[in-house]
Amino acid sequence: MDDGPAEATAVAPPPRYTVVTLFPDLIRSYVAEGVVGRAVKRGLAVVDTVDPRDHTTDRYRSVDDVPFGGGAGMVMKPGPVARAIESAGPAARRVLVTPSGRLFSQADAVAFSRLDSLVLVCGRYEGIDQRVCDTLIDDEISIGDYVLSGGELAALVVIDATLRLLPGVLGNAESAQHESFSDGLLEHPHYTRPATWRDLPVPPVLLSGHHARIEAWRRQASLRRTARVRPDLLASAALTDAERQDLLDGTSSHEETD
Ligand code: JCQ
Repeated sequence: MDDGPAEATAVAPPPRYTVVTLFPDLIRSYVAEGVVGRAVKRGLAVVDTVDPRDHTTDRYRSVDDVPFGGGAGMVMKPGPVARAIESAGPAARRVLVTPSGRLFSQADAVAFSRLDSLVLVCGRYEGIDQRVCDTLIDDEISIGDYVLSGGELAALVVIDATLRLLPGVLGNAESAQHESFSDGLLEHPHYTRPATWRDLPVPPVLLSGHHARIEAWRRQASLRRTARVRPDLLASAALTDAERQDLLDGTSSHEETD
Protein backbone atom coordinates (compact mmCIF):
# COMPACT_ATOMS: atom_id res chain seq x y z
CA MET A 1 0.00 0.00 0.00
CA ASP A 2 1.22 3.49 -0.84
CA ASP A 3 0.23 6.09 1.75
CA GLY A 4 1.97 8.82 -0.22
CA PRO A 5 5.14 10.59 0.84
CA ALA A 6 5.62 9.99 4.57
CA GLU A 7 6.98 13.51 5.03
CA ALA A 8 3.73 15.03 3.70
CA THR A 9 1.45 13.19 6.17
CA ALA A 10 0.35 15.86 8.66
CA VAL A 11 -0.47 14.70 12.20
CA ALA A 12 -3.09 16.83 13.95
CA PRO A 13 -2.00 18.06 17.38
CA PRO A 14 -4.17 16.78 20.26
CA PRO A 15 -6.90 19.05 21.66
CA ARG A 16 -5.60 21.47 24.27
CA TYR A 17 -7.48 22.42 27.45
CA THR A 18 -6.02 25.43 29.23
CA VAL A 19 -7.27 26.24 32.72
CA VAL A 20 -6.83 29.78 34.01
CA THR A 21 -6.62 29.34 37.78
CA LEU A 22 -5.03 30.67 40.95
CA PHE A 23 -4.70 27.01 42.10
CA PRO A 24 -2.94 25.15 39.28
CA ASP A 25 -2.00 22.23 41.59
CA LEU A 26 -5.70 21.36 42.02
CA ILE A 27 -5.98 20.88 38.26
CA ARG A 28 -2.65 19.06 37.86
CA SER A 29 -3.37 16.53 40.58
CA TYR A 30 -6.73 15.54 39.11
CA VAL A 31 -5.54 15.28 35.52
CA ALA A 32 -2.62 13.06 36.56
CA GLU A 33 -4.97 10.22 37.57
CA GLY A 34 -7.52 7.82 36.13
CA VAL A 35 -9.07 7.97 32.68
CA VAL A 36 -8.01 11.59 32.17
CA GLY A 37 -4.46 10.89 33.35
CA ARG A 38 -4.13 7.96 30.95
CA ALA A 39 -5.41 10.07 28.03
CA VAL A 40 -2.94 12.85 28.80
CA LYS A 41 -0.04 10.39 29.19
CA ARG A 42 -0.95 8.81 25.84
CA GLY A 43 -0.88 12.23 24.19
CA LEU A 44 -4.60 12.19 23.29
CA ALA A 45 -5.10 15.57 24.98
CA VAL A 46 -3.04 18.33 26.58
CA VAL A 47 -4.17 19.97 29.82
CA ASP A 48 -2.22 22.98 30.97
CA THR A 49 -2.72 25.81 33.43
CA VAL A 50 -2.07 29.54 33.53
CA ASP A 51 -1.96 31.37 36.86
CA PRO A 52 -3.16 35.00 36.84
CA ARG A 53 -0.76 35.64 39.74
CA ASP A 54 2.08 35.09 37.27
CA HIS A 55 0.58 37.95 35.22
CA THR A 56 0.52 40.57 37.98
CA THR A 57 2.69 43.67 37.80
CA ASP A 58 2.55 45.04 41.36
CA ARG A 59 4.90 44.32 44.25
CA TYR A 60 2.20 42.33 46.13
CA ARG A 61 1.15 40.22 43.12
CA SER A 62 -2.48 41.12 43.86
CA VAL A 63 -5.21 39.46 41.86
CA ASP A 64 -8.29 40.85 43.64
CA ASP A 65 -9.67 44.18 44.80
CA VAL A 66 -12.71 45.70 46.52
CA PRO A 67 -15.92 46.02 44.46
CA PHE A 68 -16.81 49.42 43.00
CA GLY A 69 -20.11 50.48 44.58
CA GLY A 70 -19.23 48.74 47.83
CA GLY A 71 -20.44 45.47 49.27
CA ALA A 72 -18.98 42.32 50.69
CA GLY A 73 -16.15 40.27 49.25
CA MET A 74 -13.54 40.84 46.61
CA VAL A 75 -13.55 40.85 42.82
CA MET A 76 -10.81 39.50 40.55
CA LYS A 77 -8.96 42.44 39.00
CA PRO A 78 -9.25 42.52 35.19
CA GLY A 79 -5.56 42.90 34.30
CA PRO A 80 -3.98 39.67 35.59
CA VAL A 81 -6.82 37.38 34.52
CA ALA A 82 -7.02 39.05 31.08
CA ARG A 83 -3.28 38.66 30.48
CA ALA A 84 -3.48 35.05 31.69
CA ILE A 85 -6.27 34.29 29.19
CA GLU A 86 -4.39 36.02 26.37
CA SER A 87 -1.17 34.15 27.20
CA ALA A 88 -2.92 30.93 26.14
CA GLY A 89 -3.02 32.31 22.58
CA PRO A 90 -5.99 32.02 20.22
CA ALA A 91 -8.57 29.44 21.35
CA ALA A 92 -11.59 27.88 19.66
CA ARG A 93 -13.65 28.77 22.77
CA ARG A 94 -13.04 30.68 26.00
CA VAL A 95 -15.43 29.56 28.72
CA LEU A 96 -16.01 31.03 32.18
CA VAL A 97 -17.29 28.60 34.80
CA THR A 98 -19.67 30.42 37.11
CA PRO A 99 -22.92 29.81 38.98
CA SER A 100 -24.43 32.55 36.73
CA GLY A 101 -23.86 30.57 33.53
CA ARG A 102 -26.20 28.32 31.56
CA LEU A 103 -26.29 24.72 32.75
CA PHE A 104 -23.55 22.44 31.35
CA SER A 105 -24.88 19.24 29.76
CA GLN A 106 -23.68 16.10 27.97
CA ALA A 107 -24.48 17.87 24.68
CA ASP A 108 -21.99 20.62 25.63
CA ALA A 109 -19.38 17.96 26.42
CA VAL A 110 -19.93 16.48 22.94
CA ALA A 111 -19.61 19.93 21.34
CA PHE A 112 -16.46 20.78 23.36
CA SER A 113 -14.90 17.41 22.44
CA ARG A 114 -14.98 18.53 18.78
CA LEU A 115 -12.95 21.71 19.45
CA ASP A 116 -9.19 21.71 19.10
CA SER A 117 -8.68 24.15 21.95
CA LEU A 118 -10.65 25.31 24.96
CA VAL A 119 -9.73 27.84 27.65
CA LEU A 120 -11.57 27.40 30.94
CA VAL A 121 -11.48 30.38 33.29
CA CYS A 122 -11.94 29.76 37.01
CA GLY A 123 -13.23 32.56 39.20
CA ARG A 124 -12.57 32.90 42.92
CA TYR A 125 -13.93 35.46 45.39
CA GLU A 126 -17.23 37.03 44.28
CA GLY A 127 -16.34 36.77 40.60
CA ILE A 128 -14.41 38.44 37.81
CA ASP A 129 -14.55 42.03 36.59
CA GLN A 130 -17.40 42.13 34.05
CA ARG A 131 -15.24 43.83 31.40
CA VAL A 132 -13.13 40.67 31.11
CA CYS A 133 -16.29 38.62 30.57
CA ASP A 134 -17.55 41.13 27.99
CA THR A 135 -14.35 41.21 25.93
CA LEU A 136 -12.55 37.87 26.35
CA ILE A 137 -15.20 35.25 27.21
CA ASP A 138 -17.36 33.43 24.59
CA ASP A 139 -19.48 31.29 26.86
CA GLU A 140 -20.46 31.11 30.57
CA ILE A 141 -21.40 27.75 32.01
CA SER A 142 -22.53 26.45 35.39
CA ILE A 143 -22.28 22.83 36.53
CA GLY A 144 -25.25 23.20 38.87
CA ASP A 145 -27.21 25.43 41.22
CA TYR A 146 -24.81 25.68 44.13
CA VAL A 147 -21.86 27.93 44.93
CA LEU A 148 -18.31 26.60 45.04
CA SER A 149 -15.29 28.35 46.57
CA GLY A 150 -13.76 28.56 43.13
CA GLY A 151 -14.23 27.42 39.56
CA GLU A 152 -11.59 24.64 39.66
CA LEU A 153 -13.95 21.77 40.50
CA ALA A 154 -16.35 22.96 37.81
CA ALA A 155 -13.54 23.25 35.23
CA LEU A 156 -12.46 19.70 36.10
CA VAL A 157 -16.02 18.47 35.61
CA VAL A 158 -16.05 20.03 32.14
CA ILE A 159 -12.61 18.62 31.26
CA ASP A 160 -13.47 15.14 32.50
CA ALA A 161 -16.83 14.97 30.72
CA THR A 162 -15.27 16.33 27.49
CA LEU A 163 -12.00 14.43 27.38
CA ARG A 164 -13.57 11.00 27.84
CA LEU A 165 -15.42 11.59 24.55
CA LEU A 166 -12.20 12.01 22.54
CA PRO A 167 -11.45 9.18 20.10
CA GLY A 168 -9.30 6.48 21.73
CA VAL A 169 -9.79 7.61 25.34
CA LEU A 170 -12.32 4.94 26.31
CA GLY A 171 -12.28 1.33 25.15
CA ASN A 172 -14.90 0.17 22.62
CA ALA A 173 -17.13 -1.40 25.27
CA GLU A 174 -17.19 1.75 27.41
CA SER A 175 -17.80 3.94 24.36
CA ALA A 176 -20.80 1.82 23.36
CA GLN A 177 -22.09 2.10 26.93
CA HIS A 178 -22.13 5.81 26.37
CA GLU A 179 -24.58 5.54 23.53
CA SER A 180 -26.95 3.97 26.02
CA PHE A 181 -26.86 7.06 28.26
CA SER A 182 -27.35 9.13 25.13
CA ASP A 183 -30.89 7.74 24.86
CA GLY A 184 -31.67 10.30 27.60
CA LEU A 185 -32.57 7.81 30.34
CA LEU A 186 -30.89 6.98 33.64
CA GLU A 187 -28.82 3.82 33.87
CA HIS A 188 -30.34 0.52 34.95
CA PRO A 189 -28.95 -1.04 38.17
CA HIS A 190 -25.73 -3.06 37.94
CA TYR A 191 -24.74 -6.23 39.79
CA THR A 192 -21.63 -8.39 39.99
CA ARG A 193 -20.56 -11.52 41.88
CA PRO A 194 -21.43 -13.01 44.29
CA ALA A 195 -24.93 -13.94 43.05
CA THR A 196 -26.14 -13.74 46.67
CA TRP A 197 -24.62 -11.19 49.02
CA ARG A 198 -25.85 -10.72 52.60
CA ASP A 199 -28.92 -12.77 51.70
CA LEU A 200 -29.64 -10.43 48.79
CA PRO A 201 -30.01 -12.20 45.44
CA VAL A 202 -29.26 -10.66 42.06
CA PRO A 203 -32.41 -10.38 39.89
CA PRO A 204 -32.64 -13.93 38.43
CA VAL A 205 -33.10 -12.77 34.83
CA LEU A 206 -29.50 -11.47 34.87
CA LEU A 207 -28.27 -15.03 35.52
CA SER A 208 -30.49 -16.57 32.83
CA GLY A 209 -28.15 -16.03 29.89
CA HIS A 210 -31.21 -14.94 27.88
CA HIS A 211 -29.84 -11.77 26.27
CA ALA A 212 -33.12 -10.48 24.84
CA ARG A 213 -34.85 -10.81 28.24
CA ILE A 214 -31.91 -9.18 29.98
CA GLU A 215 -32.04 -6.22 27.57
CA ALA A 216 -35.81 -5.90 28.08
CA TRP A 217 -35.37 -5.98 31.88
CA ARG A 218 -32.65 -3.33 31.75
CA ARG A 219 -34.71 -1.10 29.48
CA GLN A 220 -37.70 -1.33 31.81
CA ALA A 221 -35.51 -0.68 34.87
CA SER A 222 -34.06 2.42 33.16
CA LEU A 223 -37.50 3.69 32.24
CA ARG A 224 -38.96 3.19 35.71
CA ARG A 225 -35.96 4.65 37.50
CA THR A 226 -36.06 7.69 35.23
CA ALA A 227 -39.80 8.16 35.80
CA ARG A 228 -39.29 7.95 39.56
CA VAL A 229 -36.08 10.00 40.00
CA ARG A 230 -35.92 12.32 36.98
CA PRO A 231 -39.34 12.53 35.33
CA ASP A 232 -38.19 15.75 33.61
CA LEU A 233 -35.89 13.63 31.40
CA LEU A 234 -38.80 11.67 29.93
CA ALA A 235 -40.01 14.66 27.92
CA SER A 236 -37.01 14.50 25.58
CA ALA A 237 -36.20 10.77 25.82
CA ALA A 238 -36.81 8.45 22.87
CA LEU A 239 -39.64 6.19 24.09
CA THR A 240 -42.03 3.97 22.18
CA ASP A 241 -45.79 4.44 22.68
CA ALA A 242 -45.85 1.10 24.54
CA GLU A 243 -43.13 2.30 26.90
CA ARG A 244 -45.00 5.53 27.63
CA GLN A 245 -48.14 3.49 28.31
CA ASP A 246 -46.23 1.17 30.68
CA LEU A 247 -45.06 4.16 32.69
CA LEU A 248 -48.61 5.57 32.85
CA ASP A 249 -49.85 2.14 34.08
CA GLY A 250 -47.06 2.04 36.65
CA THR A 251 -47.94 2.76 40.28
CA SER A 252 -45.85 2.87 43.44
CA SER A 253 -46.77 -0.81 43.86
CA HIS A 254 -44.10 -1.86 41.37
CA GLU A 255 -40.51 -0.88 41.90
CA GLU A 256 -38.07 -0.48 39.04
CA THR A 257 -36.68 -3.97 39.52
CA ASP A 258 -40.08 -5.67 40.21
C1 JCQ B 1 -19.90 26.73 38.72
N1 JCQ B 1 -21.77 25.95 39.48
C2 JCQ B 1 -21.19 26.59 40.51
C3 JCQ B 1 -17.91 31.05 42.24
C4 JCQ B 1 -18.00 33.29 41.34
C5 JCQ B 1 -16.60 33.47 38.00
O1 JCQ B 1 -17.23 33.78 39.17
C6 JCQ B 1 -17.43 32.85 40.16
C7 JCQ B 1 -17.11 31.50 40.00
C8 JCQ B 1 -17.33 30.60 41.04
C9 JCQ B 1 -16.97 29.17 40.90
O2 JCQ B 1 -17.92 28.39 40.16
C10 JCQ B 1 -19.02 27.90 40.84
C11 JCQ B 1 -19.99 27.10 40.04
N2 JCQ B 1 -21.00 26.03 38.44
O3 JCQ B 1 -19.21 28.11 42.02
C12 JCQ B 1 -18.23 32.41 42.38
